[in-house]
Amino acid sequence: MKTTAVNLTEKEYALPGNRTCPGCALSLAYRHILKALEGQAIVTVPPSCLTVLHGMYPITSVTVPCVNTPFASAAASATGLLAGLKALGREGPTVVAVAGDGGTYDIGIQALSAAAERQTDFLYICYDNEGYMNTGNQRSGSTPLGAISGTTPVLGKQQNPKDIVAIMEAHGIPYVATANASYPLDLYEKVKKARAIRGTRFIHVFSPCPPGWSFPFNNTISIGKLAVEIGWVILYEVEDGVFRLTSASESIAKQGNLKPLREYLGQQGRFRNITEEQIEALQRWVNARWKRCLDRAGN
Ligand SMILES: Cc1ncc(C[n+]2csc(CCOP(=O)(O)OP(=O)(O)O)c2C)c(N)n1
Ligand code: SF4
Repeated sequence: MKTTAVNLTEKEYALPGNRTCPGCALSLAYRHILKALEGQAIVTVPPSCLTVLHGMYPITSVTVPCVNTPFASAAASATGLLAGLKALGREGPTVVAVAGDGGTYDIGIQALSAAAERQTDFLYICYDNEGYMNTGNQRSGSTPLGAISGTTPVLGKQQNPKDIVAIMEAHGIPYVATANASYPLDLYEKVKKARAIRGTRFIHVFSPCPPGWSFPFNNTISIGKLAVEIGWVILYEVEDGVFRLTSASESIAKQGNLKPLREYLGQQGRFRNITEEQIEALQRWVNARWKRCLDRAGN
């Protein structure tokens, strides 16, 4: 049965009253991730806004066991947790590493790549707020071209983000998917599916950040939706090599047109200094990725 807002479990594993900012997409996404895991998970988390959400020992806002691991080690720590469970003869909880884009695209990529190459039986979720937000917004390997950050303060970032999902797919793992906090049911279904698959599974979750991107906190959901409508975020999954567009991206592919990028950029203060040249470069980048996905989906 398809999950809808009506039949989605009311049980909460990420409780209200955590310390994330108002309008934080991560807290919405994480709530649905834990619902899909039915709380049957051991989570390992490197330093990030998610550590803030979890809270400081002995107080926490989540009901699942969690390991706080050093920044580069989320996937290595997951490997250790699996070995520990095996030694104890315990099966059941899904081992899940959840890290930001800094902890995934940049500092954690070595451990992640090694774990995927070993086909370690765990789920890795990268929530992507396109910067090192917990420490005040430094640029990461995911920050978009032209975005102002603490380390690209005037001209904005000069490079495009790397395609972490393609990098993970190239490891030949059984499941990769993209998701978006503004489409929580699509995210929920993907986590549920990934939970049942054995081997390394990777899900990328687009997570708008009001203070880091400079937009009003009540616009989080609409910014996330707009990101899909312009093709900045493409919702898809690749299961055993089979590519499938999902949710709003599947509908847009059928209708055949993306909105122009400009509307999205204009709603975020981080793009206040972007140049015409950069907008054109970004639009070309978006168009090329969208075309690749349409080709793969057979549209
Ligand atoms: C080795 C190391 N370097 C730097 C830090 C400081 N630090 C803590 S959280 C953080 C930012 C994490 O960014 P990201 O992974 O993108 O997650 P987000 O904060 O955006 O949720 C940094 C740099 C650290 N804890 N350890
Ligand atoms: S800085 Fe951004 S990602 Fe971090 S808690 Fe605040 S809104 Fe969420």
